[in-house]
Amino acid sequence: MPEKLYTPQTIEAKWQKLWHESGMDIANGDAADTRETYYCLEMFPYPSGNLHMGHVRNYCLGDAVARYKRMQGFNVLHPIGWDAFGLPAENAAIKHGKPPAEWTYANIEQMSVQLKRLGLSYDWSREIATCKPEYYRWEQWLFTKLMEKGLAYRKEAEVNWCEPCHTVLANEQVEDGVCWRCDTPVHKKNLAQWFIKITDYADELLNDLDQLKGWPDKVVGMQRNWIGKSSGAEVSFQIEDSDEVLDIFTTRPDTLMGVTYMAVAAAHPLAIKAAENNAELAAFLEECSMISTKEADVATMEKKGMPLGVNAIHPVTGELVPVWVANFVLMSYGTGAVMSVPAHDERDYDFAKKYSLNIKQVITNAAGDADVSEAAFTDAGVLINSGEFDGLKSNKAKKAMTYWLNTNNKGEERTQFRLRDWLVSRQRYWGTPIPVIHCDDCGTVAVPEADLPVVLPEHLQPTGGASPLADCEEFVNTTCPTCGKAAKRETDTFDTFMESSWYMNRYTSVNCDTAMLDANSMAKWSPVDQYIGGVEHAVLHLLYARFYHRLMRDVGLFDGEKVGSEPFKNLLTQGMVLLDGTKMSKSKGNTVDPKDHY
Ligand code: HQ5
Ligand code: ZN
Repeated sequence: MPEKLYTPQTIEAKWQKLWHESGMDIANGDAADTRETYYCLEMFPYPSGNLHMGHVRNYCLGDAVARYKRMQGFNVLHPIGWDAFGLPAENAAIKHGKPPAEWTYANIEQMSVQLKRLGLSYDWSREIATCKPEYYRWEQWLFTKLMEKGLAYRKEAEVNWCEPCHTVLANEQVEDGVCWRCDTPVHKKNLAQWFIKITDYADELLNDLDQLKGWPDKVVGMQRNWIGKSSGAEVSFQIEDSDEVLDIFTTRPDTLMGVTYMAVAAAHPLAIKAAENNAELAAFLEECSMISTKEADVATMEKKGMPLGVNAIHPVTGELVPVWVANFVLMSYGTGAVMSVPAHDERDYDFAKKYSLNIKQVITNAAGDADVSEAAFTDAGVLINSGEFDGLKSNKAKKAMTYWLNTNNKGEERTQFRLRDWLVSRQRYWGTPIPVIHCDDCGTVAVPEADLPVVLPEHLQPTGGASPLADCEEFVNTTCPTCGKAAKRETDTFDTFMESSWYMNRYTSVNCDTAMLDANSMAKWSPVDQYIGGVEHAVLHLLYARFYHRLMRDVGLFDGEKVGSEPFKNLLTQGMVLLDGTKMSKSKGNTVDPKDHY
């Protein structure tokens, strides 16, 4: 047997001590240090219990980059922290019967020890835990600024509701349409929710993707699709014998003459009205309210519908087309209504065949022999059966049709985004309290800066039902900042993607307790030169972080000219570490601990 050359127990301990004493891991924030800076960051972990090989892979990549850059003479920032709020802590708290704070802080302890044993060269003096008031107070502060600017607003939106548990469920708490706790079917219910207007930044977030030369093309493409800009026309269909107008958006105004029916969402006012004296229809709407509205599910589920017994008037021909309710039309998307052109759209085709609705071909190919007797013809082509528009190619026809609609006051050119405003409120306990007070007289009032942070009580015990925060009187009862009368605090908390959207900027300014960021520190370190993390965050986290960076720029926290508008210059996305084909994670119970392999 050859002698074992690498004995981590002795070698690691020796060198880790020396590294620590030399202070080589500490980033120098002084202006006097004129070395070129390098900011290396890995996606910070959820403190879920144990560090496992999924983390190890991610963090070793970052460590190699950070050490390499130090050796090249850069002043390197390589920080670490904890994405500490969220549902897993609540679930663990229910299971173990102790508050999520206790579980979270114990895990942070444990995982810090593990990270240190691996010898990863982090600047521990900049450690962040997002569940601490000194961190989330600034998130609350920014939110009140966004309220002032009209970029944060409250609106009714659909949630998953379990009646027996009397609680809102996160999507991951709904399993096959039933509640994870009590197995009762979950209903859709409208509830007032908080949103941030990411749609105001949709164009900028889309256009600036071109700047991201250091990002994988695949991730850039995924963001582009997610934002989903499409151009087309908005068209108004008058409802027969009524003042009501059905506005729809279409990317194919060239197919307008092929509309044979309209389809609206189950939650559309026209459908609800039609169901008032139609029990069968009402039952169908109820059925629709119980199904998932996730786009992926909607795409694959069985398409179903019912006629409303109402007609729309075709804006060009004046012909009557029946209005249907269909389970695949979502109220949250566009106007909650679509025009249906079965000859040239697959989904409309299947639906028309199923319910024996008319199919009218209005586009053909160059040879003039495209056939729709077996399937929809979805390509662009040449117009037929379209009156004065016959003979135009699709591209020209789109313009001509839009022009006609515009001059006849029946529609106009429009762009639409797939991107929706960011729903940031969660009806959960273990999160950042939304800094708002509800007053009977003054309405919804932002907590003034001087009264921040709104501190989350850490001793509460979730039971799996309604949030214990809502029952915590010393938290809920307060006074109105405007009129001084008794008032109630908002008990919803933020989506945890809020905390992870700006932690990379906070690392530059961890000791700043007078502002969210220190502008000079931001200018020194930001943007992150190399960001490393799992590809599962290609869309939401990375898009929200790009958005948040711009929000911070636009409230004047840093100089956009100096820092730039993008938080991450280069991105490396690793695949996730799997075990037997499943993501390695605490919640899946398949983690491999690095210490077992010493
Ligand atoms: C991996 C695995 C498991 C994890 N706190 C968030 C998070 O994902 C990150 C925020 C910036 C939103 C990788 C994962 C991520 C890092 C931390 N990982 N294989 N936390 N089986 O603890 O590669 O992709 O789940 O980059 O470890 O993961 S985390
Ligand atoms: Zn008041």
